[in-house]
Amino acid sequence: MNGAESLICTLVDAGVNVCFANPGTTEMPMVRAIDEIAGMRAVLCLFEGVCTGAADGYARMAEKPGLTLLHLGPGFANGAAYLHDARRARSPVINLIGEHATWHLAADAPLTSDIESLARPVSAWVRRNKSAEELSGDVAEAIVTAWMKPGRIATLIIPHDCQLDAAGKPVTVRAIPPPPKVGEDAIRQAVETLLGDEPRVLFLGGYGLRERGLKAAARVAAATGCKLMCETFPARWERGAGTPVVERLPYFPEQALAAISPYKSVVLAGAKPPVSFFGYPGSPSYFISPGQRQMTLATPDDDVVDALESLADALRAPMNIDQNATLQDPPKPEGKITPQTLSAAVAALAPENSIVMDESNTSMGPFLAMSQSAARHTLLTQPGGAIGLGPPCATGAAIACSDRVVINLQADGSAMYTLQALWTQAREQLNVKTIICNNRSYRILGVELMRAGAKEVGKRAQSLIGLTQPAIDWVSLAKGMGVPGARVETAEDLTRELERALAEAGPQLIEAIL
Ligand SMILES: Cc1ncc(C[n+]2csc(CCOP(=O)(O)OP(=O)(O)O)c2C)c(N)n1
Repeated sequence: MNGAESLICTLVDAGVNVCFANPGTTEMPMVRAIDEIAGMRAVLCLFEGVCTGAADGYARMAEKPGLTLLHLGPGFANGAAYLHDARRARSPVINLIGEHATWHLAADAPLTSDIESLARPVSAWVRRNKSAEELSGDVAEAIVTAWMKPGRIATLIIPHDCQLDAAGKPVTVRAIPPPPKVGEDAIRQAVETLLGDEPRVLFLGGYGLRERGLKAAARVAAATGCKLMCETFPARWERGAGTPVVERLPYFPEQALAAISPYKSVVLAGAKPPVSFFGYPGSPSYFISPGQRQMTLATPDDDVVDALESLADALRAPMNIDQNATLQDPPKPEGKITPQTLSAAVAALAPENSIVMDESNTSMGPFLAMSQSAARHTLLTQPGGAIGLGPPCATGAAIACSDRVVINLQADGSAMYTLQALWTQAREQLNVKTIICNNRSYRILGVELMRAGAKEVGKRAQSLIGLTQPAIDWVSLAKGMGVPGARVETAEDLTRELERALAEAGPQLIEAIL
């Protein structure tokens, strides 16, 4: 066995068996190993940002590491933005980066670069492999590091000669250690805080918004009368009829402060203290003010599910809370395509058990409220702010859950960063339905310009915000990538096309003109 083979065997044996790849010459031994060893699904992505964003979406849904195979420093750098998003989502991701042969580095060949310096800001763990014998041990450590809940990014740099040299046996990965449990003190304090008379809120994040965490949170809310609120951009949130009503903290600071300031006490469960996305003059960084009581039940790195269940037990809360039990779909919309009608169409038609990847930015504000009691679904959002995550993340989620439909609510400007994901969706025949919210602009930037005090948008500023001249033709782009598409300009047409797209297998794109 050579180093590359021992590496791939170790990954496959550990259950890490999907690789989002864009390889080059320095990765050829790993490509050969993937070819020769059964059990690794290789998914070609035509831009490294698609590899890394897909690994994130896959990891969120599969609850195991997403794996990427990237080419030297430049290949990795192309994928870094969505590793940034994956880091914010706390997704388990393992990056394998091929490097020049150890003896060739001194020659400073064209693709030579300082890969560690590129990798460190987005990785919790970076290692340069030293020899073929150590390769399976190195990747085993990467697997454990990435996989420990909630998840982190592990990057392994592998010289070409180390991939080729003779290696030992693959390593059996030891059991993944569970995240730390919170102490009894934290549970006791949370009981005291939440049983108070003044308005109080349980602020959820991370695994607190997945099935078990929400069940326990609903028990806590029933026993204490506290409000449930969550972070603005959750990595994964189980929603719809049968899940408890959780209010999402709004994005803009004035609205976020208005939402959270009425609560005298805030108990954090799997979330950091919420902060403003940007620093606006005169507006605070932190949304919880010094006058409010803030207490951490569980940090995002703690075992938040266990903490919530222990809290519910300590409160002697009943086991099953029948919350938000009645399915309520909004009526199918009519008229113009607006954020309201777009949201209503998706909330009404998204089938039971669908996965909704939301990077609609300014186009679907009402969706969360409208889908609160719609058919059960999983919502994925973009926690890191590096736009363009939507199409790759939807791609990875569809690979993780081949029995579920993925609906990608996708702003047009963001989609242009990673439209190559459509090609992977077509090649792999993934069940992703993309709705391009085409407002032909970077609309949020226009909003921010006004918020910054501009009286009007001048010609040069408009040229940096408008996506016209030429207008982007999404149906043609999709067709070129092998994805059937349709353009719609009314809510009735949108509803009809979405029904049709959902009834057909494979990827589909609907370009909705706002
Ligand atoms: C990687 C990256 N580049 C640039 C930005 C800055 N940025 C934030 S929002 C935005 C435009 C978003 O436009 P679109 O996706 O069309 O959504 P809309 O605002 O129109 O709803 C840009 C360029 C960013 N957040 N991330």
